Amino acid sequence: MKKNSALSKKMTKYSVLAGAAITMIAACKKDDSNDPNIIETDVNPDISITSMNNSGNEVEIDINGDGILDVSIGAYNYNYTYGGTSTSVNYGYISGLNGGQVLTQSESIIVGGNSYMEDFATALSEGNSIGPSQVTWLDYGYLGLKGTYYGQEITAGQFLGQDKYVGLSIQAAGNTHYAWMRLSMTADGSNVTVYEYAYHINPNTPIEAGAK
Ligand SMILES: [Ca+2]
Ligand SMILES: [Ca+2]
Repeated sequence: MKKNSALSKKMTKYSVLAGAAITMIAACKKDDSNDPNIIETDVNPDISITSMNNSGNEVEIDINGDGILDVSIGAYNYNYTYGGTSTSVNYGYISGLNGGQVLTQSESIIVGGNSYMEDFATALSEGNSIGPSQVTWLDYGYLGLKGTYYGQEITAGQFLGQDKYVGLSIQAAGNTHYAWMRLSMTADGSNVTVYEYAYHINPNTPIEAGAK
C-alpha cells in the first residue's frame, strides 16, 4: 500500500472485479498495493550518499512519517599516511535512531594477521523474514568496508557491490514495528544508494523483505 493510496487501492479492487480484459494491468500494479498493513515509500529520486576525502555524508530517514527519525545511513572515507604506509578506507553504515535497530551479524576482519570482530548489517533477499525471532538486533551495522588499512587490503561487509535489503525495527508510540529498506553499495564502498523502504503498521509483526 502506498502512502495516501486509498484511491489506488480502490482502483486495484475495481480492476480485479472488472474481469479478464484488464487482468494484465491489475497484475502489473499488484506489487504496489497488495497488503494494506504495509506502508511503503518509494524514494524518488533515489538518495545517493557518497564519501569524500577523509569525510563523508549521512542521511537521516523517518520511515513511518511520524516526525521522529528512525535510521541514518552514511558513506565515509578515512585516510592518512604514516611513515610511508598508507591507510584509505571507504565505509558505509546504517544506524538506528530514537530506538531504531538494525538486523546484524558479527564478522571478523583480518588485518595484518590480526582478527577483529565487527557488526555488519545482514544483507537480506526479497522474501526473507524480519521480526522478533531474527537475531541479532543492534543500533549500528556496517554495510561495507573497503580499502587499504596500514598497507593491507581489507574487504568486509555484505553490501559491497550488492543491491539488497536491510532488516529494521523502529519505535512508534512505544511499540516496535518491523521494516525493510532496499539499498545498494558500490564495490569500492564509496557510495550507498537508498531506493525504497516499508514498515508493518501492526506492532511486533514480522515483515518480509520487499513486501508491499
Ligand atoms: Ca519515525
Ligand atoms: Ca526509488
